[in-house]
Amino acid sequence: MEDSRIGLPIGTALDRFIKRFQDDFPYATGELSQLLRDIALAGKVVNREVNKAGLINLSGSIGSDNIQGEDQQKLDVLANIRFIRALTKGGEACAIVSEEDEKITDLHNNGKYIIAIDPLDGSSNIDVNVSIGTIFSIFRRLSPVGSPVTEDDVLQPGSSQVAAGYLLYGSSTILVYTTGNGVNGFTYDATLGEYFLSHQDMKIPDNGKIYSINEASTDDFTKPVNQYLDHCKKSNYTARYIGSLVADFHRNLLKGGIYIYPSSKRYPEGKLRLMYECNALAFVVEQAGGKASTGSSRVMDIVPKDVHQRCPLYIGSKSLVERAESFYD
Ligand code: P6P
Repeated sequence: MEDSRIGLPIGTALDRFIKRFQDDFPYATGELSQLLRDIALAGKVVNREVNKAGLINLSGSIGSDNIQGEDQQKLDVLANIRFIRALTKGGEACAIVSEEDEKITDLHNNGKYIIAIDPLDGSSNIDVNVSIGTIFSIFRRLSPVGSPVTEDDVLQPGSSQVAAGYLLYGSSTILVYTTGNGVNGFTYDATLGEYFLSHQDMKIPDNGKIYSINEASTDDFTKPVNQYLDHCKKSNYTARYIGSLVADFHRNLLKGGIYIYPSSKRYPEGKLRLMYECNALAFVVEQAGGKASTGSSRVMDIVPKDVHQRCPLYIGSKSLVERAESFYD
Protein backbone atom coordinates (compact mmCIF):
# COMPACT_ATOMS: atom_id res chain seq x y z
CA MET A 1 0.00 0.00 0.00
CA GLU A 2 1.44 3.30 -0.97
CA ASP A 3 2.53 5.33 2.00
CA SER A 4 0.46 8.50 1.85
CA ARG A 5 3.00 10.30 4.05
CA ILE A 6 5.65 10.36 1.29
CA GLY A 7 5.95 13.94 0.12
CA LEU A 8 4.71 15.43 3.37
CA PRO A 9 7.03 18.44 3.49
CA ILE A 10 9.39 19.43 6.26
CA GLY A 11 7.42 21.77 8.51
CA THR A 12 4.25 19.66 8.41
CA ALA A 13 2.51 19.92 11.77
CA LEU A 14 2.49 16.73 13.85
CA ASP A 15 -1.30 16.68 13.94
CA ARG A 16 -1.57 16.73 10.15
CA PHE A 17 1.16 14.10 9.83
CA ILE A 18 -0.60 11.76 12.24
CA LYS A 19 -3.90 12.23 10.40
CA ARG A 20 -2.29 11.51 7.01
CA PHE A 21 -0.61 8.43 8.49
CA GLN A 22 -3.93 7.20 9.86
CA ASP A 23 -5.35 7.35 6.32
CA ASP A 24 -2.83 4.63 5.38
CA PHE A 25 -4.84 2.22 7.51
CA PRO A 26 -8.47 2.17 6.35
CA TYR A 27 -9.44 0.22 9.47
CA ALA A 28 -7.66 2.66 11.76
CA THR A 29 -10.27 4.12 14.07
CA GLY A 30 -8.11 6.91 15.39
CA GLU A 31 -7.27 5.58 18.84
CA LEU A 32 -3.56 5.19 18.17
CA SER A 33 -3.51 8.63 16.57
CA GLN A 34 -5.14 10.10 19.65
CA LEU A 35 -2.71 8.24 21.90
CA LEU A 36 0.25 9.75 20.05
CA ARG A 37 -1.35 13.18 20.45
CA ASP A 38 -1.75 12.57 24.21
CA ILE A 39 1.94 11.71 24.51
CA ALA A 40 2.90 14.79 22.50
CA LEU A 41 0.74 16.96 24.77
CA ALA A 42 2.34 15.59 27.94
CA GLY A 43 5.72 16.21 26.32
CA LYS A 44 4.85 19.89 25.92
CA VAL A 45 4.05 20.17 29.63
CA VAL A 46 7.19 18.32 30.73
CA ASN A 47 9.25 20.40 28.31
CA ARG A 48 7.99 23.57 29.98
CA GLU A 49 8.88 22.26 33.45
CA VAL A 50 12.27 20.89 32.41
CA ASN A 51 13.15 24.26 30.90
CA LYS A 52 12.22 26.16 34.06
CA ALA A 53 13.41 23.59 36.63
CA GLY A 54 16.02 25.85 38.17
CA LEU A 55 13.64 28.78 38.43
CA ILE A 56 10.72 27.07 40.11
CA ASN A 57 12.66 24.91 42.53
CA LEU A 58 12.11 21.72 40.55
CA SER A 59 15.74 20.74 40.44
CA GLY A 60 17.25 18.22 42.75
CA SER A 61 16.11 15.15 44.54
CA ILE A 62 12.94 14.57 46.52
CA GLY A 63 15.07 12.80 49.09
CA SER A 64 13.81 9.27 48.46
CA ASP A 65 14.55 6.42 46.05
CA ASN A 66 12.24 5.12 43.34
CA ILE A 67 11.44 1.45 43.01
CA GLN A 68 14.67 1.07 41.08
CA GLY A 69 16.59 2.16 44.18
CA GLU A 70 17.64 5.30 42.31
CA ASP A 71 17.59 8.76 43.88
CA GLN A 72 14.28 10.14 42.65
CA GLN A 73 14.45 13.64 41.22
CA LYS A 74 11.55 16.07 41.63
CA LEU A 75 11.12 16.16 37.86
CA ASP A 76 10.98 12.35 37.71
CA VAL A 77 7.89 12.44 39.89
CA LEU A 78 6.35 15.39 38.06
CA ALA A 79 6.96 13.92 34.60
CA ASN A 80 5.39 10.66 35.73
CA ILE A 81 2.31 12.53 37.00
CA ARG A 82 2.04 14.52 33.75
CA PHE A 83 2.18 11.47 31.48
CA ILE A 84 -0.16 9.37 33.60
CA ARG A 85 -2.63 12.28 33.76
CA ALA A 86 -2.51 12.90 30.00
CA LEU A 87 -2.88 9.20 29.19
CA THR A 88 -5.69 8.78 31.72
CA LYS A 89 -7.62 11.77 30.34
CA GLY A 90 -6.98 10.64 26.76
CA GLY A 91 -8.70 7.32 27.46
CA GLU A 92 -6.85 5.35 24.76
CA ALA A 93 -4.47 3.58 27.17
CA CYS A 94 -5.93 0.87 29.42
CA ALA A 95 -2.74 0.38 31.44
CA ILE A 96 0.60 2.07 32.08
CA VAL A 97 3.95 0.54 33.04
CA SER A 98 6.21 3.27 34.37
CA GLU A 99 9.78 3.21 35.58
CA GLU A 100 8.56 5.30 38.52
CA ASP A 101 5.82 2.87 39.65
CA GLU A 102 6.42 -0.63 40.96
CA LYS A 103 3.00 -1.88 39.89
CA ILE A 104 1.17 -1.70 36.59
CA THR A 105 -1.41 1.12 36.61
CA ASP A 106 -4.71 -0.35 35.35
CA LEU A 107 -6.83 2.59 34.17
CA HIS A 108 -10.01 0.47 34.20
CA ASN A 109 -11.31 1.93 30.93
CA ASN A 110 -12.07 0.75 27.39
CA GLY A 111 -8.65 1.69 26.07
CA LYS A 112 -7.02 -0.69 23.60
CA TYR A 113 -3.37 0.12 24.33
CA ILE A 114 -0.73 -0.63 26.93
CA ILE A 115 1.98 2.03 27.43
CA ALA A 116 5.40 1.31 28.88
CA ILE A 117 7.18 4.56 29.70
CA ASP A 118 10.29 6.02 31.26
CA PRO A 119 8.86 9.48 31.98
CA LEU A 120 12.22 11.15 32.42
CA ASP A 121 15.38 9.21 31.67
CA GLY A 122 18.73 10.64 32.71
CA SER A 123 17.13 12.93 35.26
CA SER A 124 20.32 13.10 37.32
CA ASN A 125 21.50 15.39 34.50
CA ILE A 126 18.74 17.96 35.09
CA ASP A 127 20.73 20.03 37.59
CA VAL A 128 23.68 20.33 35.23
CA ASN A 129 21.59 21.30 32.20
CA VAL A 130 22.33 18.18 30.19
CA SER A 131 19.67 16.88 27.77
CA ILE A 132 17.20 14.35 29.18
CA GLY A 133 14.39 12.36 27.63
CA THR A 134 11.11 10.48 27.79
CA ILE A 135 10.97 6.99 26.25
CA PHE A 136 7.68 5.25 25.38
CA SER A 137 6.54 1.93 23.97
CA ILE A 138 2.98 1.07 22.88
CA PHE A 139 1.35 -2.35 22.66
CA ARG A 140 -2.20 -3.43 21.79
CA ARG A 141 -3.92 -5.23 24.66
CA LEU A 142 -4.55 -8.96 24.05
CA SER A 143 -7.48 -9.51 26.45
CA PRO A 144 -11.00 -8.20 25.73
CA VAL A 145 -11.44 -4.42 25.90
CA GLY A 146 -13.00 -3.37 29.19
CA SER A 147 -11.84 -6.46 31.11
CA PRO A 148 -9.12 -6.22 33.80
CA VAL A 149 -5.66 -5.89 32.25
CA THR A 150 -3.71 -9.13 32.47
CA GLU A 151 0.02 -9.85 32.79
CA ASP A 152 -0.08 -11.32 29.27
CA ASP A 153 -1.37 -7.95 28.03
CA VAL A 154 1.75 -6.31 29.42
CA LEU A 155 4.53 -8.90 29.16
CA GLN A 156 4.70 -8.84 25.36
CA PRO A 157 7.94 -9.01 23.35
CA GLY A 158 9.19 -5.82 21.71
CA SER A 159 8.32 -7.32 18.32
CA SER A 160 4.64 -6.80 19.26
CA GLN A 161 4.99 -3.02 19.67
CA VAL A 162 2.59 -0.97 17.51
CA ALA A 163 4.46 2.28 18.14
CA ALA A 164 7.46 3.58 20.10
CA GLY A 165 9.63 6.63 20.38
CA TYR A 166 11.14 9.27 22.57
CA LEU A 167 11.14 12.96 23.44
CA LEU A 168 14.51 14.64 23.85
CA TYR A 169 14.52 17.83 25.92
CA GLY A 170 17.74 19.37 24.66
CA SER A 171 18.92 22.49 22.81
CA SER A 172 15.55 21.99 21.17
CA THR A 173 12.81 19.55 22.08
CA ILE A 174 12.20 16.81 19.53
CA LEU A 175 9.67 13.98 19.35
CA VAL A 176 10.91 10.95 17.37
CA TYR A 177 8.60 7.99 16.83
CA THR A 178 7.74 5.05 14.62
CA THR A 179 4.53 3.11 14.04
CA GLY A 180 6.33 0.49 11.97
CA ASN A 181 6.47 2.57 8.78
CA GLY A 182 9.78 4.33 9.21
CA VAL A 183 10.96 6.94 11.71
CA ASN A 184 10.16 10.66 11.74
CA GLY A 185 11.25 13.50 14.01
CA PHE A 186 9.21 16.55 15.01
CA THR A 187 10.78 19.62 16.56
CA TYR A 188 8.70 21.55 19.10
CA ASP A 189 8.09 25.27 18.57
CA ALA A 190 7.10 26.55 21.99
CA THR A 191 6.03 29.92 20.58
CA LEU A 192 3.34 28.14 18.54
CA GLY A 193 2.81 25.23 20.94
CA GLU A 194 3.17 22.74 18.09
CA TYR A 195 5.59 20.09 16.82
CA PHE A 196 6.70 20.34 13.18
CA LEU A 197 8.25 17.66 10.96
CA SER A 198 11.99 18.33 10.98
CA HIS A 199 13.53 14.88 10.38
CA GLN A 200 11.78 12.93 7.60
CA ASP A 201 12.14 9.16 7.20
CA MET A 202 15.23 8.96 9.46
CA LYS A 203 17.89 6.36 8.62
CA ILE A 204 20.92 5.66 10.82
CA PRO A 205 24.24 5.92 8.90
CA ASP A 206 25.91 2.50 8.81
CA ASN A 207 29.43 3.86 8.74
CA GLY A 208 29.39 5.50 12.15
CA LYS A 209 32.60 6.06 14.09
CA ILE A 210 31.14 6.89 17.50
CA TYR A 211 30.97 4.55 20.47
CA SER A 212 29.11 5.37 23.67
CA ILE A 213 29.86 3.43 26.87
CA ASN A 214 30.89 4.27 30.42
CA GLU A 215 34.52 3.20 30.25
CA ALA A 216 35.00 3.81 33.97
CA SER A 217 33.51 0.31 34.33
CA THR A 218 36.07 -1.36 32.04
CA ASP A 219 37.37 -3.60 34.86
CA ASP A 220 33.77 -4.66 35.42
CA PHE A 221 33.13 -5.67 31.79
CA THR A 222 33.44 -9.15 30.32
CA LYS A 223 36.21 -9.97 27.83
CA PRO A 224 34.12 -9.62 24.61
CA VAL A 225 33.15 -6.07 25.63
CA ASN A 226 36.75 -5.03 26.23
CA GLN A 227 37.85 -6.72 22.99
CA TYR A 228 35.28 -4.64 21.12
CA LEU A 229 36.43 -1.45 22.88
CA ASP A 230 40.02 -2.23 21.83
CA HIS A 231 38.72 -2.64 18.28
CA CYS A 232 37.02 0.78 18.43
CA LYS A 233 40.22 2.46 19.62
CA LYS A 234 42.34 0.75 16.96
CA SER A 235 39.76 1.84 14.35
CA ASN A 236 40.09 5.50 15.41
CA TYR A 237 36.52 5.74 16.62
CA THR A 238 35.41 8.70 18.75
CA ALA A 239 34.13 8.17 22.30
CA ARG A 240 31.00 10.16 23.10
CA TYR A 241 29.09 9.39 26.34
CA ILE A 242 26.67 11.94 27.75
CA GLY A 243 25.25 9.73 30.50
CA SER A 244 21.76 10.34 29.12
CA LEU A 245 20.56 7.41 27.02
CA VAL A 246 18.13 9.38 24.83
CA ALA A 247 20.75 12.04 24.06
CA ASP A 248 23.43 9.47 23.20
CA PHE A 249 20.96 7.41 21.17
CA HIS A 250 19.64 10.41 19.22
CA ARG A 251 23.14 11.64 18.29
CA ASN A 252 24.11 8.16 17.13
CA LEU A 253 20.84 7.88 15.16
CA LEU A 254 21.74 11.03 13.24
CA LYS A 255 25.51 10.50 12.87
CA GLY A 256 25.92 6.74 13.09
CA GLY A 257 27.45 4.97 16.06
CA ILE A 258 26.84 2.45 18.82
CA TYR A 259 25.64 2.81 22.41
CA ILE A 260 26.51 -0.02 24.78
CA TYR A 261 25.33 -0.74 28.29
CA PRO A 262 26.58 -4.33 28.73
CA SER A 263 26.13 -6.80 31.52
CA SER A 264 28.74 -6.33 34.24
CA LYS A 265 29.50 -7.48 37.79
CA ARG A 266 27.46 -4.52 39.08
CA TYR A 267 24.62 -5.05 36.59
CA PRO A 268 24.64 -8.75 35.58
CA GLU A 269 21.54 -8.16 33.37
CA GLY A 270 22.68 -4.72 32.26
CA LYS A 271 21.34 -1.49 33.79
CA LEU A 272 18.69 -0.52 31.26
CA ARG A 273 15.09 -1.66 31.39
CA LEU A 274 13.73 -3.88 28.63
CA MET A 275 10.13 -2.70 28.49
CA TYR A 276 10.42 1.10 28.57
CA GLU A 277 13.98 1.80 27.47
CA CYS A 278 15.48 -0.98 25.32
CA ASN A 279 12.38 -2.12 23.40
CA ALA A 280 11.26 1.37 22.42
CA LEU A 281 14.68 2.43 21.10
CA ALA A 282 15.13 -0.98 19.47
CA PHE A 283 11.91 -0.48 17.46
CA VAL A 284 13.05 2.98 16.39
CA VAL A 285 16.57 1.89 15.44
CA GLU A 286 15.39 -1.16 13.46
CA GLN A 287 12.91 1.03 11.57
CA ALA A 288 15.83 3.37 10.84
CA GLY A 289 17.94 0.50 9.44
CA GLY A 290 19.99 -0.15 12.57
CA LYS A 291 20.16 -3.00 15.08
CA ALA A 292 19.49 -3.57 18.79
CA SER A 293 21.02 -6.60 20.50
CA THR A 294 21.80 -7.94 23.97
CA GLY A 295 25.23 -8.82 22.54
CA SER A 296 24.00 -12.21 21.44
CA SER A 297 20.29 -11.91 20.60
CA ARG A 298 17.72 -9.47 19.24
CA VAL A 299 16.30 -7.25 21.98
CA MET A 300 12.81 -7.28 20.49
CA ASP A 301 12.61 -11.08 20.64
CA ILE A 302 12.83 -11.17 24.45
CA VAL A 303 9.57 -12.20 26.12
CA PRO A 304 9.54 -10.23 29.41
CA LYS A 305 9.04 -12.05 32.69
CA ASP A 306 8.85 -8.87 34.76
CA VAL A 307 7.87 -5.34 33.75
CA HIS A 308 11.06 -3.89 35.26
CA GLN A 309 13.49 -6.50 34.02
CA ARG A 310 16.81 -5.26 32.69
CA CYS A 311 18.71 -6.32 29.62
CA PRO A 312 22.16 -5.63 28.16
CA LEU A 313 21.96 -3.21 25.23
CA TYR A 314 24.07 -2.80 22.09
CA ILE A 315 22.19 -0.39 19.84
CA GLY A 316 22.98 1.69 16.77
CA SER A 317 24.48 1.24 13.30
CA LYS A 318 23.93 -2.33 12.14
CA SER A 319 27.55 -3.03 11.13
CA LEU A 320 28.85 -1.71 14.47
CA VAL A 321 26.42 -3.80 16.51
CA GLU A 322 27.24 -6.89 14.45
CA ARG A 323 30.96 -6.26 14.92
CA ALA A 324 30.41 -6.06 18.68
CA GLU A 325 28.36 -9.28 18.58
CA SER A 326 31.18 -11.04 16.71
CA PHE A 327 33.35 -10.87 19.84
CA TYR A 328 30.76 -13.00 21.62
CA ASP A 329 30.94 -15.70 18.94
P1 P6P B 1 26.01 5.14 34.14
C1 P6P B 1 20.57 7.31 33.24
O1 P6P B 1 20.49 6.93 34.61
C2 P6P B 1 20.69 6.03 32.44
O2 P6P B 1 19.58 5.24 32.66
C3 P6P B 1 20.88 6.34 30.96
O3 P6P B 1 20.18 7.47 30.58
C4 P6P B 1 22.37 6.51 30.84
O4 P6P B 1 22.85 6.21 29.53
C5 P6P B 1 22.90 5.52 31.86
O5 P6P B 1 21.88 5.33 32.84
C6 P6P B 1 24.12 6.06 32.57
O6 P6P B 1 24.53 5.05 33.48
O7 P6P B 1 26.14 3.85 34.93
O8 P6P B 1 27.00 5.20 33.00
O9 P6P B 1 26.02 6.38 34.98
